[in-house]
Amino acid sequence: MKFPDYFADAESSFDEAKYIIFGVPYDKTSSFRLGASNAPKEIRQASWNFETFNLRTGFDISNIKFHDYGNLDVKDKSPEEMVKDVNSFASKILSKNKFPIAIGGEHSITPGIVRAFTEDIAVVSLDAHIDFRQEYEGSSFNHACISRRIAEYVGIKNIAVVGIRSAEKQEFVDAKKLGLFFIDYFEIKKNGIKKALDKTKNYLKDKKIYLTLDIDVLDPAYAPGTSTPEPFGLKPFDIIECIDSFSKNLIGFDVVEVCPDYDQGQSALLAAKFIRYVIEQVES
Ligand SMILES: [Mn+2]
Repeated sequence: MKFPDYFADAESSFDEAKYIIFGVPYDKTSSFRLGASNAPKEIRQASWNFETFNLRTGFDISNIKFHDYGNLDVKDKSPEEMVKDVNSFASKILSKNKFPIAIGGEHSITPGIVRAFTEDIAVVSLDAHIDFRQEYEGSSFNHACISRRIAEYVGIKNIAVVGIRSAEKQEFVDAKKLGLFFIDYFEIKKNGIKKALDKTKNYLKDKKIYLTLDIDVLDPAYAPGTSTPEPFGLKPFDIIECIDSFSKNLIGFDVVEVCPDYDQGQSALLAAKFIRYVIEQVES
């Protein structure tokens, strides 16, 4: 079945909406599987599966004003040009005091959004990978470098990477040397997600938080449709607890690295659900 090509229940105009969804169908720097550029379309289709009422939050999403702008036209651009375009669109959203929600595309889209914030913010990145390379395959905007690019903008003290279980030796050494805050999956497995989230909150204090969700932070059993799957990961409900934990301070959100060709729609369904849940939780 084919549903409308916008995110379900996003019935408000740009001007009246508080939350602006936009797709960034970009996968030019992907290092393993291509196809994250199909994610915005598939995640929008998946979004039509869900009821408007959320029995956990008691909120009906049809009462919330949010808008789906459609996709940015970046598919064939260089990473640098793409980041520039994402940045200028995100700036437009923020200048109108709205809440950006981006659907990737790969993780290389996130620095463009983060750089659009003019106030002091912190970033929480849920990711299987530390993504702290200085440069990868000739580009500093490759998806393997995004924690580092974000850290350069917000300051190394204002980023937390949670859920990692993969790093190249050099980037791991750099991350430790420069003082990057991260929590690896093995610690989460040992102490539970609640402790990890409390520790992250303690570290970031009461700062405004931009949350970037690389779907590969989940175990590939739950989200197999992703560009660089990494075994041993979080469960879907861990993400809900994370959103709950930061919802009062959230100022923006993205979900990236869904690669719909590699599963039966599970990853797109989760991504759509997380987007809806963020809107409901921030609103409530
Ligand atoms: Mn990743």
